[in-house]
Amino acid sequence: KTISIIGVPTDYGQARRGVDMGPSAIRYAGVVERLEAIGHTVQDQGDIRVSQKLVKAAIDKQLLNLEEVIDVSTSLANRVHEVVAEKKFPLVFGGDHSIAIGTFAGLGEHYKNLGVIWFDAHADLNTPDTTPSGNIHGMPLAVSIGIGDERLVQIRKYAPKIKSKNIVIIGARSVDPGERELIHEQGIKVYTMHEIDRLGMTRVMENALAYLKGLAVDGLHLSLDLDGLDPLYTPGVGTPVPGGMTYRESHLAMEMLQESGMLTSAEFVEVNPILDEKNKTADVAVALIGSLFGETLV
Ligand code: DIR
Ligand code: MN
Ligand code: MN
Ligand code: MN
Repeated sequence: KTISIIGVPTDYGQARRGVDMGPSAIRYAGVVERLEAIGHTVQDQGDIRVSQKLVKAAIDKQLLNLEEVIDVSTSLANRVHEVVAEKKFPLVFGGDHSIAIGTFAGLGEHYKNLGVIWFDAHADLNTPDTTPSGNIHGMPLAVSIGIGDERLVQIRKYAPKIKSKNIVIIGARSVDPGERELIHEQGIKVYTMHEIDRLGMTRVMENALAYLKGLAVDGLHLSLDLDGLDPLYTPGVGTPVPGGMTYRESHLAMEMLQESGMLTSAEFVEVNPILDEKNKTADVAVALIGSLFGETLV
C-alpha cells in the first residue's frame, strides 16, 4: 500500500512556538528515504496550509486559538479523508497533538469500529471545563469521542469519530483530575508507566492488541506523541515528563504493531526542533517509523 505523508505545521494547540516546524524536522531526518529503503512506495503530499492567526486576542481562555484549530483540523480532516478513499495509508506529521482532531475526523467516516493506540505521557482527555491550560492539544481524545466544544466535535459534521472503548492509552504518567474521571466514566483502557514497569512492554502490547482484536476493530490508528518517551531520548517536546518509555520499549511497541498487521494509519506529533538537541527527537521519530513499517536488522 502506498504511504501518503501529510505534514501539519501548526502550533496553535499549545503555547510553545516551534512545534510547527515538526514536519520539516522529520523530513530532514530522512523519513522518505528510510521508508523507501525497506521497499515502500511513498508519496509526500507536502504540508497542509496553516494560516496566520485568524483572531488577534483570545476569546475563550479555555479554548486557546479555537478558530485556528478548527481551520487546521478541517483542512487536515478533508485531506485524510481523501487519502483513505484513495486506498493509501495516511502518515501524518505534526505539529502539536491537536491535529489528531482532524485526523480522526478524516478517518471516522471510513471505519465503523476504529481501534486507537494513543502513545503519550498525557491522556489528552480534557474539555473546556477541565483544562488546566486552555491548550487544545490536551483535548483531542475527548473531542473525538464527542465531548467538548461543539465546533470541534462536529468537524465534517458528524460525531463521535471514535468509540471510547476502542481507545488504548499507553505510557500515561501525567493525568489531570477531569481526565481521570472521564477515563472511568467512559471505560477507556489505560496502560500507565506503572503497568509498563510491572508487565513489561511485551505483555502490555500483547494485551492491547488482543483487546482491540477482541473488539473486532476494522482499522487501527496509532497516534504517537513523542513526549510518551522519556525526555532523555526525546528532549525536543513542549511538555516533557520524566519517567517515560525507553527507546527500546518504544521500538518494541512499534515492532509488535507491525507484526500485528492491523495498522491502517499513523501520526507522529509534538516534535519541536527549537527545543531539541541537534534534531534528536525527529531522528527518534524516524527510527520508530522504520520499525513501525517493517525495518529489521537482519
Ligand atoms: C495538560 C498537558 N494535560 C493539558 N497536556 C499535554 O494542558 O491539558 N498533552 N501536554 O500532550
Ligand atoms: Mn498528546
Ligand atoms: Mn466521503
Ligand atoms: Mn503528551
